[in-house]
Amino acid sequence: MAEWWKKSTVYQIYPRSFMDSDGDGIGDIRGIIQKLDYLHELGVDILWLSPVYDSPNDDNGYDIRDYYQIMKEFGTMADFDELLEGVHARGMKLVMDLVVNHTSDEHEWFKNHPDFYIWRDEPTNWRSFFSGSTWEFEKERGQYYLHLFSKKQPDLNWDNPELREAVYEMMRWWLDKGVDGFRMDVINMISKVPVMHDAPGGDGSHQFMNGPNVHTYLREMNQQVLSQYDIVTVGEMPGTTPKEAREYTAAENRELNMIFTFEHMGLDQASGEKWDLKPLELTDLKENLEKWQHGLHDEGWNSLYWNNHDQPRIVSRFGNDTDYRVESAKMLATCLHFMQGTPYIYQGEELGMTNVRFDSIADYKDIETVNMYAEKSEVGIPHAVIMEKIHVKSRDNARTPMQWSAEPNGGFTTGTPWLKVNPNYTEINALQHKDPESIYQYYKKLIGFRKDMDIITHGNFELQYREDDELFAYTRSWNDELLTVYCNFSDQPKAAARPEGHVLIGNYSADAGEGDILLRPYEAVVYYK
Ligand code: ISL
Repeated sequence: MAEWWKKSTVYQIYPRSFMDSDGDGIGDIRGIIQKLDYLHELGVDILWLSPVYDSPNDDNGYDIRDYYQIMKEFGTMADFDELLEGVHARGMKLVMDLVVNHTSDEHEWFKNHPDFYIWRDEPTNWRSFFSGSTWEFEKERGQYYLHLFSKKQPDLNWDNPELREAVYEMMRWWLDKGVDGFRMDVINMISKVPVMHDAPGGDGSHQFMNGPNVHTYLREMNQQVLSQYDIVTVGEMPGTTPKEAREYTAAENRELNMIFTFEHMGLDQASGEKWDLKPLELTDLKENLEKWQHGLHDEGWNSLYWNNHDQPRIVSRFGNDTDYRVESAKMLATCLHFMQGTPYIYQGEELGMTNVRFDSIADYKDIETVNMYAEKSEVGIPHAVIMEKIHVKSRDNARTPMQWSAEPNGGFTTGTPWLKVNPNYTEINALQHKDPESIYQYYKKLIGFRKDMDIITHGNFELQYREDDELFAYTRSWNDELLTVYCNFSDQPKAAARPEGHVLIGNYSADAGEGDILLRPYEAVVYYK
């Protein structure tokens, strides 16, 4: 089947925070419908919706109670059908989030099909992603069930063929409705080792990430469901190496089209814990992205991302969100969008939205953040120290509502937003998107280049200036074409050899002349020959 997704750009919508049409403070499907022209104009090809299914929202929809219903706060199935139609009418595609490593404990399966879940008489020492143990005691049954995430997210037992069939049936139901693919939540965690045991530091990941049957199950899913439709699939896969990624994404293996890797998102942490902060070394980032560019070239396919609903805002993280916000947002976009793979833009990234700093833990809603705060304050870590971690890394940085305008609450809602709007909405908002110098318009150009230029899809990647800890430079080459990408990750001027060809795009006006070029703070420039 045609690999249309190799020239596509995906836009991720976190519905709860995108646009509220009815004033209840929660984004909804009709809100997305209102903004379809805004998305279409950006030029994105695929919209990915974070979960919109019925859920008690312990983890904002990643705890699904009913896969066949739309979450009440988000609207109705009729709204969803209208959205799908509106997306297709504009020539775009719609990808659903598929959360099948676990369900909500309020899913009827948990009561009526306990054998769809994982039970043990004794817990292991594993620690949940959201703090505490991964095991919860269920009194009636007298056993513990596994939950890698919150205790309201029991893990499904993929070794049970009936469960797998129930999942496939549900997937067919959505695909028959006309959706264009799935983003699969932690799909590399569905196969656990048959005998689970304690792990050093409570990190049981070797016993559930990329587990013994994961490829068997994905091939079965592909054969029974995915291969029957012209769709796109992306698997979210923490803890995965390029070698494993090749297995998941090589076309001949018939599993998934691409995966989300995590290594580049862990370079600013000092240990296995995401809250253990450490500044990014640019050389680490360069080396890592190079490894992935080479590792999947011709043998698989990459996703390219800086942001999603779990990550802090990239302009605050690897850029400069004070003096060079616009420049560094465009620079980061340039750095990513000339690589090989399918790029993902997370809502607000195209506006250069930033991290937020609320003083009170009461203003944070994310279960990961709230549980971490409780756990750390219990052992005596001071408020200010924990809040600093939250300001840098909390998932709520990504989840503050979209900033549409300078109206109250950024035009997101006429009510009280479920999570406070970043107070900088008066300066940073989508009203700017028509301005030819805006970050939005810059992204629009990048998306367009990918559609038109085969070199971006196929070219070889070569890192330049390997040792430089401020300049991220690389070339792409394809037949006799050459792209040279220079990105200055610092607020200092940076000299570099003038590349061949002419300037294709840059975030400053072109530096014409001879000899070396001098990159200005956070300058990005791309030459094409
Ligand atoms: O967000 C993380 C660290 O801050 C990750 O550990 C994250 O939990 C992991 O990447 C899995 O994420 C996915 O599954 C979770 C859900 O909370 C995330 O929002 C989702 O993207 C459980 O469904």
